[in-house]
Amino acid sequence: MLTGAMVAAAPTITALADALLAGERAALARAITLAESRRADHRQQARELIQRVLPQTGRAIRVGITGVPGVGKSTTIDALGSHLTAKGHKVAVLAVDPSSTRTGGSILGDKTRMARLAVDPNAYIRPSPSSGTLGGVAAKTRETMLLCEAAGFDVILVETVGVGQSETAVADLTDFFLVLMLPNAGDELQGIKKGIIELADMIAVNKADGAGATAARAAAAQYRAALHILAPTSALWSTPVVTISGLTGEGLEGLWRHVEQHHDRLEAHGLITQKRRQQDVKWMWAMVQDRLQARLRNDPALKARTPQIEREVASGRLAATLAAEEIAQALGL
Ligand SMILES: Nc1nc2c(ncn2[C@@H]2O[C@H](COP(=O)(O)OP(=O)(O)O)[C@@H](O)[C@H]2O)c(=O)[nH]1
Ligand SMILES: [Mg+2]
Repeated sequence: MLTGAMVAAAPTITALADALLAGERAALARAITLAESRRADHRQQARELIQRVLPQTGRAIRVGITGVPGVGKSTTIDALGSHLTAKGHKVAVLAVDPSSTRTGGSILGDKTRMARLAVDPNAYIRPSPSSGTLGGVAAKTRETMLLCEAAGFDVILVETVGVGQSETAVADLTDFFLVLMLPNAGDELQGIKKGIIELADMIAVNKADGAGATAARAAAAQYRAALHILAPTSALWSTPVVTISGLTGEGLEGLWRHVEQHHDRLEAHGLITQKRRQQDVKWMWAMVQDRLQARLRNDPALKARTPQIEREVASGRLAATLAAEEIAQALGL
């Protein structure tokens, strides 16, 4: 049955791949829908498609953008993205928002904050896939990113909310990780996470306009001092701290120069490719793990049995090793 489906699908996938590589938006939307689908045959088709267009991927600069809600991510992406399309780039905006599973909404749900990009023929905005685990959501976003690259997009901006694991996932998808901060650094500095400093390739203090400009500059100075103490030293790159205004667009040109400079420097040492290959290996295992877990959740016999196994382990009646062995055997491991 699977073989039959594959044979039947083959010409369609070839046509879809051609349309995608020609940059047709309808083809891109259809390809992404396949990749995000829960249906096994759709996902199989998406995998075939991605394998087919893989040589045409990887030419974009991939930038992750994070920051607390309200910091101005969407506003900044709208201004930065418009600036880049005006310079001739094709910009795809994606999101990783695991909370959208629970809330049904998405950080990109409200396109009003990206009013310019939403109608820009050289931009493509795709909200976060809204189902599954963080690993699943991020893996789908990664496939979407590759499809966008195949369709000719040369800048990929991936927005995520400033919460825990999703930032790490987005850093693992991208070449450059941008952290947006608010001007009121006093509070934030106290809570600044070592993890974020390690992930950040640049910190941009947003809302450096009007009455906020002075505070933003002061905050930037404090972040510079904090980075000096906390940041890992690298011969190739030291994390810049800039002030920007997503609202007025001020500082965005300079911000993008840093992104390009980072890309050029890493590229010159073959490090972009190396970084991406390491990410690919990590993704491979993440996806294997996700599928194992899906098996665990969906296998009817195991689903019926695991709560009991868990209770037996929790009450000390069953040894953890033995319980693990039983589950592994049921999975055919
Ligand atoms: N003054 C000022 N306000 C901004 C700036 N960027 C965003 N805002 C405002 O901050 C609020 C949150 O912006 P939004 O882009 O939705 O933040 P997000 O939640 O991080 O995506 C909105 O009211 C924006 O108009 C900026 O550079 N300057
Ligand atoms: Mg937003």
